[in-house]
Amino acid sequence: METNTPEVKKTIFSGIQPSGSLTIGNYIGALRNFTLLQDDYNCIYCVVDMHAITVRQDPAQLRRRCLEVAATYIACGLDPKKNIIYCQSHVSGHAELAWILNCFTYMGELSRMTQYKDKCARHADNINAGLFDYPVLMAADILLYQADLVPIGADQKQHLELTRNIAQRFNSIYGDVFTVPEGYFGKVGSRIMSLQEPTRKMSKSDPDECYIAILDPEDAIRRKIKRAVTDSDGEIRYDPENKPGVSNLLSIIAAMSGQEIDSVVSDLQGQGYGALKNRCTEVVLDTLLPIQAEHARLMADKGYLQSILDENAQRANHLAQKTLRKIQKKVGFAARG
Ligand code: AQP
Repeated sequence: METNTPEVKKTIFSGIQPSGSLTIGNYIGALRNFTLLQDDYNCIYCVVDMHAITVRQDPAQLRRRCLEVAATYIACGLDPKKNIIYCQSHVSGHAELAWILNCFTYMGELSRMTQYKDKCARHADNINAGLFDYPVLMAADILLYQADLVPIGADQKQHLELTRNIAQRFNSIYGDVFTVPEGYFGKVGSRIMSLQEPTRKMSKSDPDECYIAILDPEDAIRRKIKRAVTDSDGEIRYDPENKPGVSNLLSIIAAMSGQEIDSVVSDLQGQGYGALKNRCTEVVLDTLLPIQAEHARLMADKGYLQSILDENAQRANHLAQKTLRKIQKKVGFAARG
Protein backbone atom coordinates (compact mmCIF):
# COMPACT_ATOMS: atom_id res chain seq x y z
CA MET A 1 0.00 0.00 0.00
CA GLU A 2 1.28 3.47 -0.87
CA THR A 3 1.57 6.01 1.91
CA ASN A 4 1.66 9.77 1.58
CA THR A 5 4.35 10.29 4.22
CA PRO A 6 6.83 12.79 2.75
CA GLU A 7 10.40 11.51 2.68
CA VAL A 8 12.49 13.23 5.36
CA LYS A 9 15.38 15.04 3.70
CA LYS A 10 18.88 14.15 4.85
CA THR A 11 21.24 16.80 6.22
CA ILE A 12 24.37 18.19 4.62
CA PHE A 13 27.04 20.23 6.38
CA SER A 14 30.14 21.80 4.88
CA GLY A 15 32.26 24.91 5.31
CA ILE A 16 35.04 26.97 3.81
CA GLN A 17 37.65 29.01 5.68
CA PRO A 18 37.75 32.76 5.02
CA SER A 19 41.55 32.49 5.09
CA GLY A 20 42.07 34.09 1.67
CA SER A 21 40.23 34.66 -1.59
CA LEU A 22 38.35 31.50 -2.50
CA THR A 23 39.95 29.68 -5.41
CA ILE A 24 38.60 27.62 -8.28
CA GLY A 25 39.82 24.63 -6.18
CA ASN A 26 37.32 25.60 -3.46
CA TYR A 27 34.70 26.15 -6.16
CA ILE A 28 35.18 22.85 -7.99
CA GLY A 29 35.94 20.69 -4.94
CA ALA A 30 33.25 22.10 -2.67
CA LEU A 31 31.04 25.06 -3.66
CA ARG A 32 29.82 23.72 -6.99
CA ASN A 33 28.70 20.52 -5.27
CA PHE A 34 26.96 22.57 -2.56
CA THR A 35 24.74 24.11 -5.25
CA LEU A 36 24.04 20.76 -6.92
CA LEU A 37 22.81 19.27 -3.64
CA GLN A 38 20.68 22.13 -2.32
CA ASP A 39 17.33 20.89 -3.65
CA ASP A 40 17.57 17.36 -2.32
CA TYR A 41 18.97 17.93 1.19
CA ASN A 42 18.63 20.22 4.18
CA CYS A 43 21.90 22.07 3.73
CA ILE A 44 23.99 23.94 6.27
CA TYR A 45 26.91 25.88 4.76
CA CYS A 46 29.19 27.61 7.18
CA VAL A 47 31.91 30.26 6.86
CA VAL A 48 34.42 28.64 9.21
CA ASP A 49 36.15 31.70 10.68
CA MET A 50 37.17 29.85 13.87
CA HIS A 51 39.22 27.46 11.74
CA ALA A 52 40.80 30.40 9.91
CA ILE A 53 42.48 31.81 13.05
CA THR A 54 44.61 28.67 13.40
CA VAL A 55 47.00 30.70 11.23
CA ARG A 56 47.52 34.44 11.83
CA GLN A 57 44.89 36.64 10.18
CA ASP A 58 44.58 40.39 9.95
CA PRO A 59 41.38 41.10 11.97
CA ALA A 60 39.89 43.73 9.62
CA GLN A 61 40.63 41.56 6.60
CA LEU A 62 39.17 38.45 8.24
CA ARG A 63 35.97 40.34 9.10
CA ARG A 64 35.63 41.52 5.49
CA ARG A 65 36.41 38.06 4.11
CA CYS A 66 33.66 36.46 6.21
CA LEU A 67 31.12 38.65 4.42
CA GLU A 68 32.88 38.07 1.11
CA VAL A 69 32.72 34.28 1.48
CA ALA A 70 29.04 34.40 2.45
CA ALA A 71 28.42 36.57 -0.63
CA THR A 72 30.37 34.08 -2.75
CA TYR A 73 28.16 31.23 -1.50
CA ILE A 74 25.07 33.14 -2.59
CA ALA A 75 26.63 34.39 -5.84
CA CYS A 76 27.48 30.79 -6.78
CA GLY A 77 23.78 29.95 -6.58
CA LEU A 78 23.08 28.96 -2.97
CA ASP A 79 19.66 30.21 -1.94
CA PRO A 80 19.96 31.74 1.57
CA LYS A 81 16.29 31.06 2.28
CA LYS A 82 16.65 27.37 1.50
CA ASN A 83 20.16 26.77 2.89
CA ILE A 84 21.49 27.82 6.27
CA ILE A 85 24.43 30.15 5.48
CA TYR A 86 26.14 31.59 8.57
CA CYS A 87 29.45 32.26 10.38
CA GLN A 88 30.84 29.56 12.66
CA SER A 89 31.77 32.02 15.43
CA HIS A 90 28.11 33.12 15.69
CA VAL A 91 27.06 29.68 17.00
CA SER A 92 28.84 28.88 20.27
CA GLY A 93 27.83 25.20 20.06
CA HIS A 94 30.76 24.51 17.69
CA ALA A 95 33.31 25.35 20.40
CA GLU A 96 31.30 23.68 23.16
CA LEU A 97 30.98 20.38 21.31
CA ALA A 98 34.62 20.53 20.20
CA TRP A 99 35.67 20.59 23.86
CA ILE A 100 33.66 17.47 24.63
CA LEU A 101 34.97 15.68 21.52
CA ASN A 102 38.55 16.58 22.51
CA CYS A 103 38.08 14.21 25.40
CA PHE A 104 37.26 11.41 22.95
CA THR A 105 40.14 12.01 20.53
CA TYR A 106 43.68 10.73 20.93
CA MET A 107 46.89 12.74 20.52
CA GLY A 108 48.26 9.97 18.26
CA GLU A 109 45.30 10.32 15.87
CA LEU A 110 45.76 14.08 15.58
CA SER A 111 49.53 13.78 15.11
CA ARG A 112 48.94 11.66 11.99
CA MET A 113 46.88 14.30 10.15
CA THR A 114 48.71 15.34 6.98
CA GLN A 115 47.19 18.84 6.92
CA TYR A 116 48.61 19.43 10.42
CA LYS A 117 52.06 18.31 9.28
CA ASP A 118 51.87 20.49 6.14
CA LYS A 119 50.71 23.53 8.09
CA CYS A 120 53.45 23.03 10.72
CA ALA A 121 56.00 23.11 7.93
CA ARG A 122 54.44 26.26 6.43
CA HIS A 123 53.90 28.10 9.71
CA ALA A 124 56.89 26.91 11.75
CA ASP A 125 56.83 30.13 13.82
CA ASN A 126 53.25 29.52 14.99
CA ILE A 127 52.54 25.83 15.66
CA ASN A 128 49.66 26.49 18.02
CA ALA A 129 47.30 24.06 19.76
CA GLY A 130 44.44 25.20 17.51
CA LEU A 131 46.28 23.93 14.46
CA PHE A 132 46.67 20.55 16.15
CA ASP A 133 43.04 20.52 17.26
CA TYR A 134 41.60 21.72 13.91
CA PRO A 135 40.18 18.27 12.98
CA VAL A 136 38.26 18.03 16.29
CA LEU A 137 36.60 21.39 15.65
CA MET A 138 35.75 20.12 12.18
CA ALA A 139 34.25 16.95 13.69
CA ALA A 140 32.19 19.15 16.02
CA ASP A 141 30.97 21.27 13.07
CA ILE A 142 29.65 18.19 11.32
CA LEU A 143 28.34 16.17 14.26
CA LEU A 144 26.59 19.19 15.82
CA TYR A 145 24.03 19.08 13.00
CA GLN A 146 23.84 15.28 12.73
CA ALA A 147 24.94 15.64 9.11
CA ASP A 148 24.51 12.61 6.85
CA LEU A 149 26.67 13.90 4.02
CA VAL A 150 29.69 16.23 3.80
CA PRO A 151 30.68 17.60 0.36
CA ILE A 152 34.45 18.16 0.47
CA GLY A 153 37.57 18.01 -1.68
CA ALA A 154 39.91 15.02 -1.47
CA ASP A 155 42.29 16.88 0.90
CA GLN A 156 39.67 16.74 3.66
CA LYS A 157 39.08 12.97 3.41
CA GLN A 158 41.39 12.17 6.31
CA HIS A 159 39.63 14.68 8.58
CA LEU A 160 36.25 13.22 7.69
CA GLU A 161 37.52 9.72 8.47
CA LEU A 162 38.60 10.98 11.91
CA THR A 163 35.15 12.54 12.41
CA ARG A 164 33.57 9.17 11.67
CA ASN A 165 35.92 7.45 14.15
CA ILE A 166 35.11 9.96 16.89
CA ALA A 167 31.36 9.58 16.26
CA GLN A 168 31.58 5.79 16.32
CA ARG A 169 33.70 5.83 19.48
CA PHE A 170 31.21 8.12 21.23
CA ASN A 171 28.25 6.04 20.04
CA SER A 172 29.86 2.83 21.27
CA ILE A 173 29.99 4.30 24.79
CA TYR A 174 26.71 6.25 24.97
CA GLY A 175 24.40 4.64 22.37
CA ASP A 176 23.58 5.88 18.90
CA VAL A 177 23.65 9.63 19.52
CA PHE A 178 25.64 10.85 16.54
CA THR A 179 24.87 10.27 12.87
CA VAL A 180 28.04 8.88 11.29
CA PRO A 181 28.56 11.08 8.19
CA GLU A 182 29.64 10.07 4.67
CA GLY A 183 31.80 12.17 2.35
CA TYR A 184 30.52 13.46 -0.98
CA PHE A 185 33.14 13.91 -3.68
CA GLY A 186 32.53 15.25 -7.19
CA LYS A 187 33.20 12.96 -10.17
CA VAL A 188 36.06 15.20 -11.35
CA GLY A 189 38.06 17.93 -9.68
CA SER A 190 38.12 16.77 -6.10
CA ARG A 191 41.79 17.82 -6.11
CA ILE A 192 42.63 20.82 -8.28
CA MET A 193 46.37 21.43 -8.37
CA SER A 194 48.55 24.55 -8.15
CA LEU A 195 49.10 26.23 -11.55
CA GLN A 196 52.80 26.69 -10.80
CA GLU A 197 53.50 23.43 -8.93
CA PRO A 198 50.94 20.99 -10.34
CA THR A 199 52.00 18.17 -8.01
CA ARG A 200 50.68 20.25 -5.07
CA LYS A 201 47.08 21.11 -4.23
CA MET A 202 45.86 24.59 -5.20
CA SER A 203 45.43 26.56 -1.97
CA LYS A 204 44.11 30.05 -1.31
CA SER A 205 47.05 30.79 0.99
CA ASP A 206 49.64 30.04 -1.73
CA PRO A 207 51.42 32.78 -3.72
CA ASP A 208 49.04 34.56 -6.12
CA GLU A 209 50.29 32.99 -9.40
CA CYS A 210 49.56 29.47 -8.10
CA TYR A 211 45.78 29.84 -7.96
CA ILE A 212 42.85 31.43 -9.73
CA ALA A 213 40.62 33.22 -7.26
CA ILE A 214 36.88 33.21 -7.96
CA LEU A 215 37.07 37.01 -7.81
CA ASP A 216 40.24 37.46 -9.91
CA PRO A 217 39.88 40.09 -12.66
CA GLU A 218 39.65 38.79 -16.23
CA ASP A 219 43.16 39.88 -17.22
CA ALA A 220 44.68 38.10 -14.19
CA ILE A 221 42.81 34.90 -15.07
CA ARG A 222 44.07 35.06 -18.66
CA ARG A 223 47.65 35.72 -17.48
CA LYS A 224 47.69 32.98 -14.83
CA ILE A 225 46.39 30.29 -17.20
CA LYS A 226 48.82 31.38 -19.92
CA ARG A 227 51.70 30.99 -17.45
CA ALA A 228 50.47 27.68 -15.98
CA VAL A 229 53.21 25.05 -15.87
CA THR A 230 52.76 22.22 -18.42
CA ASP A 231 55.53 19.98 -19.82
CA SER A 232 57.66 19.66 -22.91
CA ASP A 233 56.19 16.66 -24.77
CA GLY A 234 53.40 18.67 -26.39
CA GLU A 235 50.73 15.94 -26.26
CA ILE A 236 47.31 16.65 -24.76
CA ARG A 237 46.63 13.53 -22.68
CA TYR A 238 45.11 12.93 -19.22
CA ASP A 239 47.87 11.37 -17.13
CA PRO A 240 48.10 13.02 -13.68
CA GLU A 241 51.22 11.12 -12.68
CA ASN A 242 53.38 11.93 -15.70
CA LYS A 243 51.64 15.06 -16.99
CA PRO A 244 50.31 16.83 -13.86
CA GLY A 245 50.08 20.33 -15.38
CA VAL A 246 48.20 19.30 -18.54
CA SER A 247 45.95 16.91 -16.58
CA ASN A 248 45.11 19.68 -14.12
CA LEU A 249 44.00 22.02 -16.94
CA LEU A 250 41.93 19.17 -18.42
CA SER A 251 40.28 18.55 -15.02
CA ILE A 252 39.44 22.24 -14.66
CA ILE A 253 37.85 22.30 -18.14
CA ALA A 254 35.89 19.09 -17.49
CA ALA A 255 34.67 20.15 -14.06
CA MET A 256 33.61 23.63 -15.16
CA SER A 257 32.05 22.68 -18.50
CA GLY A 258 30.37 19.48 -17.30
CA GLN A 259 32.10 17.58 -20.14
CA GLU A 260 33.80 14.21 -19.61
CA ILE A 261 37.62 14.43 -19.60
CA ASP A 262 37.82 12.04 -22.59
CA SER A 263 35.59 14.27 -24.63
CA VAL A 264 37.65 17.37 -23.72
CA VAL A 265 40.79 15.49 -24.84
CA SER A 266 39.23 14.38 -28.12
CA ASP A 267 38.00 17.94 -28.89
CA LEU A 268 41.58 19.15 -28.53
CA GLN A 269 43.19 16.26 -30.41
CA GLY A 270 46.11 17.30 -32.62
CA GLN A 271 46.27 20.81 -31.13
CA GLY A 272 48.94 22.34 -28.94
CA TYR A 273 49.03 23.63 -25.36
CA GLY A 274 48.04 27.11 -26.60
CA ALA A 275 44.64 25.70 -27.61
CA LEU A 276 44.34 23.82 -24.30
CA LYS A 277 44.99 27.02 -22.36
CA ASN A 278 42.60 29.03 -24.53
CA ARG A 279 39.83 26.49 -23.92
CA CYS A 280 40.58 26.52 -20.18
CA THR A 281 40.47 30.34 -20.09
CA GLU A 282 37.16 30.39 -21.96
CA VAL A 283 35.51 27.89 -19.61
CA VAL A 284 36.84 29.56 -16.45
CA LEU A 285 35.67 33.02 -17.59
CA ASP A 286 32.24 31.68 -18.63
CA THR A 287 31.82 30.28 -15.11
CA LEU A 288 33.35 33.06 -13.05
CA LEU A 289 32.23 36.31 -14.73
CA PRO A 290 28.50 35.91 -13.85
CA ILE A 291 29.45 34.89 -10.28
CA GLN A 292 31.65 38.00 -9.98
CA ALA A 293 28.85 40.29 -11.18
CA GLU A 294 26.41 38.84 -8.63
CA HIS A 295 29.07 38.99 -5.91
CA ALA A 296 29.65 42.72 -6.57
CA ARG A 297 25.88 43.33 -6.38
CA LEU A 298 25.66 41.52 -3.02
CA MET A 299 28.71 43.24 -1.52
CA ALA A 300 27.13 46.59 -2.35
CA ASP A 301 24.30 45.69 0.05
CA LYS A 302 26.08 44.77 3.30
CA GLY A 303 22.89 45.31 5.31
CA TYR A 304 21.20 42.51 3.37
CA LEU A 305 24.19 40.18 3.82
CA GLN A 306 24.34 40.90 7.54
CA SER A 307 20.63 40.16 7.90
CA ILE A 308 21.07 36.82 6.11
CA LEU A 309 23.95 35.87 8.44
CA ASP A 310 22.03 36.92 11.56
CA GLU A 311 18.83 35.08 10.64
CA ASN A 312 20.67 31.96 9.59
CA ALA A 313 22.86 31.89 12.71
CA GLN A 314 19.67 31.75 14.73
CA ARG A 315 18.38 28.81 12.69
CA ALA A 316 21.73 27.03 13.04
CA ASN A 317 21.88 27.76 16.76
CA HIS A 318 18.46 26.20 17.28
CA LEU A 319 19.59 22.93 15.65
CA ALA A 320 22.97 23.01 17.40
CA GLN A 321 21.44 23.41 20.85
CA LYS A 322 19.27 20.34 20.30
CA THR A 323 22.32 18.11 19.75
CA LEU A 324 24.42 19.83 22.38
CA ARG A 325 21.86 19.38 25.17
CA LYS A 326 21.61 15.70 24.31
CA ILE A 327 25.39 15.22 24.37
CA GLN A 328 25.86 17.20 27.58
CA LYS A 329 23.30 14.98 29.27
CA LYS A 330 24.96 11.81 27.95
CA VAL A 331 28.38 12.75 29.35
CA GLY A 332 26.85 13.67 32.71
CA PHE A 333 26.89 17.46 32.89
CA ALA A 334 24.59 18.77 35.64
CA ALA A 335 20.99 19.45 34.62
CA ARG A 336 19.87 23.09 34.20
CA GLY A 337 17.03 24.34 36.38
N1 AQP B 1 42.63 22.43 -4.65
C1 AQP B 1 41.45 21.96 -4.26
N2 AQP B 1 40.78 21.08 -5.04
C2 AQP B 1 39.56 20.61 -4.66
N3 AQP B 1 38.95 20.98 -3.50
C3 AQP B 1 39.59 21.85 -2.70
N4 AQP B 1 39.28 22.41 -1.51
C4 AQP B 1 40.27 23.24 -1.13
N5 AQP B 1 41.24 23.25 -2.04
C5 AQP B 1 40.86 22.40 -3.03
C6 AQP B 1 38.05 22.14 -0.79
O1 AQP B 1 37.44 23.38 -0.45
C7 AQP B 1 36.78 23.22 0.80
C8 AQP B 1 37.10 24.34 1.72
O2 AQP B 1 38.45 24.33 2.05
P1 AQP B 1 38.96 25.13 3.30
O3 AQP B 1 39.12 26.54 2.96
O4 AQP B 1 38.09 24.93 4.48
O5 AQP B 1 40.31 24.45 3.66
P2 AQP B 1 41.47 23.92 2.78
O6 AQP B 1 41.13 22.57 2.28
O7 AQP B 1 42.69 24.05 3.65
O8 AQP B 1 41.51 24.94 1.56
P3 AQP B 1 42.69 25.82 1.07
O9 AQP B 1 42.25 26.61 -0.11
O10 AQP B 1 43.92 24.98 0.91
O11 AQP B 1 42.86 26.83 2.29
P4 AQP B 1 44.14 27.27 3.09
O12 AQP B 1 45.13 27.72 2.05
O13 AQP B 1 43.68 28.41 3.95
O14 AQP B 1 44.60 26.11 3.89
C9 AQP B 1 37.16 21.85 1.36
O15 AQP B 1 36.11 20.95 1.14
C10 AQP B 1 38.35 21.48 0.54
O16 AQP B 1 38.48 20.08 0.41
